[in-house]
Amino acid sequence: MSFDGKTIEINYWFNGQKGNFDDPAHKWGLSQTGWYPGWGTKVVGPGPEITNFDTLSPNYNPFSWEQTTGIFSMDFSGKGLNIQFYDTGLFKYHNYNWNGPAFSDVGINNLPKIIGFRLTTNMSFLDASDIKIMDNGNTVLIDWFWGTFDKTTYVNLDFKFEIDPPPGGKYYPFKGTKGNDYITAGKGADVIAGGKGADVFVFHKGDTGKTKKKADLITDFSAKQGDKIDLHKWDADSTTKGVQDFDFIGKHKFTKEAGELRYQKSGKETLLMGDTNGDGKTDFMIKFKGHITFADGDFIL
Ligand SMILES: [Ca+2]
Ligand SMILES: [Ca+2]
Ligand SMILES: [Ca+2]
Ligand SMILES: [Ca+2]
Repeated sequence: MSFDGKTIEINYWFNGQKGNFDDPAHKWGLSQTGWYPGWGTKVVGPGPEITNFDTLSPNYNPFSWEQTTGIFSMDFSGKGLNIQFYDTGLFKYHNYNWNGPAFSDVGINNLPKIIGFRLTTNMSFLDASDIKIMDNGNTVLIDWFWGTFDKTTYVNLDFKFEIDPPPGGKYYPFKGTKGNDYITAGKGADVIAGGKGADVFVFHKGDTGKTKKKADLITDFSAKQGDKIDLHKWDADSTTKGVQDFDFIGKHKFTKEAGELRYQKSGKETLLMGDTNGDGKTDFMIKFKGHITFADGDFIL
């Protein structure tokens, strides 16, 4: 999915210490009319779009959001959205739940629904749980509360849209970078590769099916690299109120206890399976290329 020619709305929830927002050179080409500072619309295209943006003047802090001296650029080059920061900033928390930029579709579904994403960042305190897809897939929030910025900070988001073409019946494959990626591919039978680095593959309820045909496939899981399967948001026991953790039982068979997670080899693949209602049957499955021997440490449960 490319952003090319699409209109999205950008809300960067932070104020700054230098620069002047009213300076046309620093407006990102965004119209401010009718919006509070920080909102605007932008028709995005390939290549670097927004660079050297000086944030708000020191005294202009109407909403008491984040403060930073950060200057950043945004690059909508093709399918990814890259946010690069420069400068070290004063970073202040003002008691808001969300502290970071938000990206919204503008108008009536110019962008298809976002149902998954890949996050690559070297920012401390930012992981997949800090990315929220809101408004039925039309808004993405990033919470980098407690994070710190410097010249090398990067946050890269690559979205999966509902209509991503399924080559070979699959959604557009998620490929991680050589760094540490958080990948949540959302619904549909996905093919996911983390690439090098310690990658976290995050699954929410319903993200992968219960048959081999409908299950997500991870093609390069590597415990050696520190890759992990994150199921902690998936309720392991549908028979008990609240969200319970899975119990990894290795290659043992299900014992009709809700929340059991087991694996087995199947052909050239390894299947990871969970029983969430305690009937001893598989309720969801994740496939892995090759034969993998899983251990407790491979999971975030
Ligand atoms: Ca999926
Ligand atoms: Ca990676
Ligand atoms: Ca990896
Ligand atoms: Ca439950």
